[in-house]
Amino acid sequence: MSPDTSLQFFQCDPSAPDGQPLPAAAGILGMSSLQQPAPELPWPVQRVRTPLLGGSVQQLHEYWHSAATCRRGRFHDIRFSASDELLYGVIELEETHGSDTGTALQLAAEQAYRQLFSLLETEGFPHLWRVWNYVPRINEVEYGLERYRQFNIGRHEAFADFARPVDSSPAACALGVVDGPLSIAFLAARHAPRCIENPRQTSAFAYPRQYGPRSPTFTRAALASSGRHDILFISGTASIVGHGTVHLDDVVAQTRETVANISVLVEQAQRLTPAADYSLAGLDYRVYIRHAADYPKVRTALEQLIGPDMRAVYVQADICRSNLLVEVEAHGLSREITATTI
Ligand code: 3EB
Repeated sequence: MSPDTSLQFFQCDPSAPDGQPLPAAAGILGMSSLQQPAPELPWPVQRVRTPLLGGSVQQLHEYWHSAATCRRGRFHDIRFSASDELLYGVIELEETHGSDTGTALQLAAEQAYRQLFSLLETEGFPHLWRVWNYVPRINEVEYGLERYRQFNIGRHEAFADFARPVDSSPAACALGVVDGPLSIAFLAARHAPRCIENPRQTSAFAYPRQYGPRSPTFTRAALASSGRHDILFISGTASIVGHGTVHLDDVVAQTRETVANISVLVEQAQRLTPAADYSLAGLDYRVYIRHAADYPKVRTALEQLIGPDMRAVYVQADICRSNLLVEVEAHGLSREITATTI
């Protein structure tokens, strides 16, 4: 049988005493690392500058991998790695200068996304599946506008310039970190994923203006086929119903509402691909908690709803609305989908 070239993900730390061996380096597209400082490696690494809560050294790295051999390259400020089907890249930009047309963060966001879209055009991977955005001091107000909203203006501008329809945006997350550059990692492919919206929530690209002059550009979940599997990406999900935050100041109720939102997305993915076998308990989670002290409560609530053996990495980070206390993202591979299971 030919090797399975499906996109795979896993956590492992070869330096840990019980660490699993790394897969063949040639097949590693890239990784995100919570290790400070992030290690220098031959593939692109997104350094996520957030503290790990209650985790193990193994949880410091999340690898994206396929059995296919990857070619590695640079494009302006982007480091990337590509197989025949998939491209993973990381861009980190300092906020160097504002101008008449925008703040330094807005222009950095616009510049990062312009580079990203140019790379995808140049390399022929037009379809963005998943983007991870980390924005320093995301809730701070500068020049009268919250920094997350400045970021949204720049991102939106680049989407518009590259004629990217916002209603087929990637799955994404946008979190706040204390310092460092704007950091964006992305996974793109030759073929398009299916976008899934959440009927309990206004689509983010259609949020009303009260959340900022330009809407965020992400879809609630994306479903993509890869090799013998499908992969489901659940975007950063929070305690939002319609477009409003619910359960102010109640982190446990916010956690429950978040799971209700994720559950609707999983049901829809399952309806679109009945052979896939997606379930809440079968996904891999990353949980962002605003106040580290809330970690035990959030973890208990999630394990009650999803299962005591749920696989999750917990980190402290700011969430993009100052009234949100928790945000949860997830991804999962389907069961092997063969001609007989479709
Ligand atoms: C929300 O539902 C919460 O700006 O890319 C979640 C996922 C959120 C992605 C983004 C923002 C983003 O609006 C915040």
